Amino acid sequence: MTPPTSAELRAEAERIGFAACGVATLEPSAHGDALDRWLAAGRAGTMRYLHRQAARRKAPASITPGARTAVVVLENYTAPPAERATAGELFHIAAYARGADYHHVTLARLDQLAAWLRSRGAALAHPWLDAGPVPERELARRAGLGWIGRNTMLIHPRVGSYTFIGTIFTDLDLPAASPTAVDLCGSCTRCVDACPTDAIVADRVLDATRCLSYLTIESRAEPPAELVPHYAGWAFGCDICNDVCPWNIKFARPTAVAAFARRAAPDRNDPDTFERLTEAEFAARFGDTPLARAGLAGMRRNVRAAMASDPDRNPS
Ligand code: B12
Ligand code: SF4
Ligand code: SF4
Repeated sequence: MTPPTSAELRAEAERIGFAACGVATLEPSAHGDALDRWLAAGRAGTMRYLHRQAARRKAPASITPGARTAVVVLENYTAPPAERATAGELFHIAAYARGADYHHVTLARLDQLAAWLRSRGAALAHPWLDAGPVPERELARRAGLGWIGRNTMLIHPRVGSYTFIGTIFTDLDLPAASPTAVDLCGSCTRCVDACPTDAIVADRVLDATRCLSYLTIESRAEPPAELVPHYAGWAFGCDICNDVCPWNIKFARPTAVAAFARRAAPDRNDPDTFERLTEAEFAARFGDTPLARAGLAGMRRNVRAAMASDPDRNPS
């Protein structure tokens, strides 16, 4: 059986609903030293798994034994205007977390593409999404799906950066794309200037321990007192460095994935919305959403910090 052509692969990914698709080679990362420096500087905070995964992250061929290439897809989760964080609400939830958890939704769609690859001759088609030692942004760049922006996001020139990156490691020797060589950030520094906690500490270097996304999702500690005034109203994740990016303003279009649509709850104008819930009620309402990662105690902590900050600083 002949492996699919690039055009056939893109057509199948598009049929499933992905915003873009390409193929990456698996040679060692040219940015391995940058990862080592980042980890050594303590930028990962308590995300110890990033230390444990570093060796495999730097050598993608070691991630799934037998794989020869990685199919990389972008899943668009852009919120329609009515579902975006607004200046009128008391606290904000990141756009990616307003509906069902992408780990379930997008993985199910990756499974469909993996099954198709098997039907086209693959003996190996292993999907990875977020949780795993995969350098997803680097592979997406290699697959020709965009460049690494100053905010460290992978930005597709026609889709923007409100995207999830999924990969399928396969034994098929698929034709790989040429990476997008052009850095389209130019002289822009909007994301750096807009970050409320000054988390973008050098060119394309993010100090996770200052990033609201880390502080409200990954960290189990109390919010650092010196950063609380700078939470800018964010109670789960943060979209600021994506919201201000001209490539999103010009090109991002609302997602067609119904599962990502915003749910009626939580009421982002009710500061007690999580205080009133029991653990069982929280699990019933948010168990299948990204908010489950912070948990009920985490969401109470986050809303308190968001309310103690100055929400008027963002969105503008
Ligand atoms: C840890 C992590 C975080 C941490 C740290 C983020 C960071 N920038 O490092 C925290 C919790 C802060 C975070 C936040 C968010 N995250 Co996150 N996160 C990850 C995770 C699990 C690992 C990233 C990692 O290894 N970071 C360490 C740094 C050093 O590595 P890196 O970001 O991959 O950068 C490398 C490449 O850029 C490469 N590189 C390639 N080309 C070039 C070119 C140049 C010039 C340079 C210097 C480097 C470079 O070198 C770097 C070092 O190895 C990935 C999933 C995955 N498996 O990769 C998701 C992931 C990066 N996150 C994602 C998302 C959506 C978010 C948020 C938008 C969520 C939100 N709304 O709150 C924010 C965005 C914040 C931001 N500006 O990055 C998406 C990003 C999709 C995209 N289009 O880029 C990913 C890919 C998950 C997914 N499967 O979709 N995240
Ligand atoms: S997600 Fe928010 S806090 Fe983190 S780097 Fe971007 S703007 Fe800064
Ligand atoms: S806001 Fe400007 S500098 Fe930041 S990622 Fe977008 S284009 Fe690049």
